[in-house]
Amino acid sequence: MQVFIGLGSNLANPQQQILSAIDDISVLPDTALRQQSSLYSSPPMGPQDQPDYINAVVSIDTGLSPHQLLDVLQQIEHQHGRIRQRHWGERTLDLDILLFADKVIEDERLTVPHPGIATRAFVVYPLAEIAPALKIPGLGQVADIKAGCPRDGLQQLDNKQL
Ligand code: ROI
Repeated sequence: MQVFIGLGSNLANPQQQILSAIDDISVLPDTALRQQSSLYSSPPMGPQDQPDYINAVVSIDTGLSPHQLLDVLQQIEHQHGRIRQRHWGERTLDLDILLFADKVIEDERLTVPHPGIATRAFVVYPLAEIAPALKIPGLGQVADIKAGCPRDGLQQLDNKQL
């Protein structure tokens, strides 16, 4: 199944957090990394007295179920020292399942498509970089969503400088 994952970090060397999380994702069981966006910097959504974020989106092909994938992504978050802080506050690593093939899931652990998928510039722009033609259940084509989504200070980083 084709799955899109959003990555975000604004603590403890965010660029390294994101790059090493992508490595961790690429070696998950029964899973292959397919595409990876550039890294982006974005001003915080939520409390403004926290550092800017580094964001990216990757796609994988996985045989894991949605909840198996959620479990292993949460393990990766914990390995990166994620601790529970204030609501919408700073974090070392956030991994969100944005889309899981064409599944629509709503239970106590998982909402897919991710509720922020069409409104958060730091998700929409990296997603549009790797999958402009993708259709999101109920929301339309990614390129069209991007056309109606303000950049909100999002900047694409020149990854050669990393
Ligand atoms: N803001 C930005 N810019 N990027 C994120 O990944 C992000 N993640 C979050 C909250 C705290 C909502 N704000 C964010 O979880």
